[in-house]
Amino acid sequence: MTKTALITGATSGIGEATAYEFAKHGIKLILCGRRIERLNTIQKALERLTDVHILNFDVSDKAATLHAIESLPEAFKTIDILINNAGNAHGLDPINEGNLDDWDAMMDINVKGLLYVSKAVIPQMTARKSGQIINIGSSAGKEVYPNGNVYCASKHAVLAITEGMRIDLNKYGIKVGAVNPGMVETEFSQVRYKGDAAANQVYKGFKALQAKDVADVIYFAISRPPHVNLADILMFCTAQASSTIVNKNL
Ligand code: NDP
Ligand code: 8X3
Repeated sequence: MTKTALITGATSGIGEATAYEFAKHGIKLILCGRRIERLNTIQKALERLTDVHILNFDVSDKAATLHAIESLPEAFKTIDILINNAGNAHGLDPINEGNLDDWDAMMDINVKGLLYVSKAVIPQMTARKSGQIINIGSSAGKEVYPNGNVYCASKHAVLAITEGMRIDLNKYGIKVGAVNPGMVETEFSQVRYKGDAAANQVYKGFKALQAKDVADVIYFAISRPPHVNLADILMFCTAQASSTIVNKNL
């Protein structure tokens, strides 16, 4: 039977690439994001491959998130796969110089937003005793790097939440796992550096992961047989060994 996936942060980068990958395999899509014009464009592009519904909301707005998911039309109400991907880093400052608005944004979006979306989707999965949730963590959820402080904390939280979900939802037969990439060339650094030219230097001199590389792994994880759950995947480009070690001579 055709499965339905809800992908947050589907307007760019990893989420958008995952939408394309899933559409290629005929998975019905609920695509979420704040930038409505991008959602419209992606919907138009993918509708020749699969059924697509778009939801335009900010995951850090609790009421808007719960309302958007409650208001799904009948044909999209049953969500088999949840990809909690929406998120970003905001700023890259030492902790003593950190910006409170950046800290709020990272905790509100990366952590609380993921929880709000999950809260709206999980009850139907427990009722059906089936479903799969993939949270997009980060290598920053496994180690802390200079000036990464609060972003790293938000991604460590994503990994703790993933583990907690897997434990608590185990009795319902729901698969839960995390995909944790290192550096991926998306709009991520544009957001982190707030449009500053520094963003253009981040992926210079080596071949970073591309959004499609991560989407391939996400599709692999959701296409395993029913008895197989990929619990925790850490992936880097070949040039990257850890958050701070990148070989620019490859
Ligand atoms: P992008 O900036 O390209 O994509 C971020 C996505 O998140 C966009 O679709 C954006 O949509 C959405 N988003 C951001 N804030 C909100 C919000 N408040 N409400 C709803 N949607 C939101 O970056 P990536 O594709 O790289 O990032 C995707 C995920 O991957 C993030 O969780 C990030 O932390 C993680 N990651 C990224 C890495 C990288 O190096 N790029 C490495 C490891 C993990 P819109 O603006 O339309 O709302
Ligand atoms: C993003 C990984 O190291 O570019 O989650 O901040 S990093």
